[in-house]
Amino acid sequence: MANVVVVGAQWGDEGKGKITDLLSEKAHVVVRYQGGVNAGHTLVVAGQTFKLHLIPSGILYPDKRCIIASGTVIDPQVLIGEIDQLHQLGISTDNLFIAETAHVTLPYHRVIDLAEEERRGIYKLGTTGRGIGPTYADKAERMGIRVVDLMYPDQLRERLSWAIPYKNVLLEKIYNLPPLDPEPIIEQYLAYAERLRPYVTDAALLLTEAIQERENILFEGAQGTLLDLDYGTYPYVTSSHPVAGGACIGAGIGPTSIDRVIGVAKAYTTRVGEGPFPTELKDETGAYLGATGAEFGTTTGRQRRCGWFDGVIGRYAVRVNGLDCLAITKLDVLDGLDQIKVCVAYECNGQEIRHFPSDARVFAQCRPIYETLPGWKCSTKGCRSIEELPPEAHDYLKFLAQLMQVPIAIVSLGASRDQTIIVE
Ligand code: 2SA
Ligand code: MG
Repeated sequence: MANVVVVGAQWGDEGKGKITDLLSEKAHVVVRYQGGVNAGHTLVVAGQTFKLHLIPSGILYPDKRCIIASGTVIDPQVLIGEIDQLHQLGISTDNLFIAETAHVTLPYHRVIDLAEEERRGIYKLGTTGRGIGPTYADKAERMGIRVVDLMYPDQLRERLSWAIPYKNVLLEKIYNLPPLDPEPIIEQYLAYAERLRPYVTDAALLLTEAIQERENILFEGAQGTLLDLDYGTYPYVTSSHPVAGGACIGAGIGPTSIDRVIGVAKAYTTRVGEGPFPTELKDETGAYLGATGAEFGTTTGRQRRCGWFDGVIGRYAVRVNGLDCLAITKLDVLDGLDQIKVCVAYECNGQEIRHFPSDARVFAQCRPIYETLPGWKCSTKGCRSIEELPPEAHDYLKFLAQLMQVPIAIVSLGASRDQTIIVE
């Protein structure tokens, strides 16, 4: 399998968790390279359902190393909660490694994330409220606290004794909020540091050594292409780089170490949070997709907006990620529909647009141009090969592959591992 990057080809929640879970079977190392506790996947172990936001699901396999790399932002409280949860289930975390150079989310980041959303009013972004943007902002401002800073108690105390009063000025003057008391935060983070110490390492070096040993590395993207800070629908984006290139910066490896990039897309489209969404359906078909697909956020439980598959966005994801192939998930959600529409281009001010417009103002005005395909009106959940699919479903997939000019390598028809077709 070599070194593979798995990325979301839409606005996140494409079902990357299931695809990375399938692929991690062959991986020796699984790497999270961006994002933080704004991501989430649900896992079922021994009949127990639980959620992971930071630790890759590869941790469930005893022989795989899991790396939370430098490009991520780490909320220690959530991470320690995940470690404890795994231990309670009898799962070892001895193979977990945390990059020294990853940045740490502090309580003021969460407070500012929520306060800033409120301040923006109708221009709010619809963030997950987990402090992601403010943590990355401090990183770019060169005033962030990194995991390695937690490892030196005296210095951590000194840094926080400076940072918290600074943030308190913002809280009081801009957001009209009460200041945070530094001492309890310092004590709390000193305690977190000791819990995390055994896992902290030079993760980029570890990864390079694994690459030199020719181990299989799986880079697990969080969120999706259209939420990328540079290439997404700015400003309605997250503050990291979910695109495939983000794996290099986030994990500390060169592009020559990546062999393959797989994009994951739903057979329709969803988006959570604010921002333009040309194929959104605010009618009963949208409600049907949401109900049938159980479209609620893993992290915040927010209802996801639903719409038809957008081929313009699909082609764009192929382009900016250099996708080799696609995994199409949740095809079974379309089982009950008479007709299925696919957006093949946009219409904007009387002009037909075939490429994703990088100008957000243009994108906001785009209207979808659809082609309508017949539905198959029967269950695909039990299909285990492309040949077993009803002809209309097979044609739908062929249409998507043709539209995006990449092969479809995996088709998912339900949450469980066996509800998957690997296209030969
Ligand atoms: P943030 O919190 O600063 O990253 O939010 C900025 C935008 O990015 C979107 N975003 C997401 N969209 C889909 N799925 C995400 N992860 C969770 C999940 C979402 C949840 O796995 O289900 O549980 O609500 C995710 N994370 C960030 C967000 O909606 C904003 O539009
Ligand atoms: Mg998700």
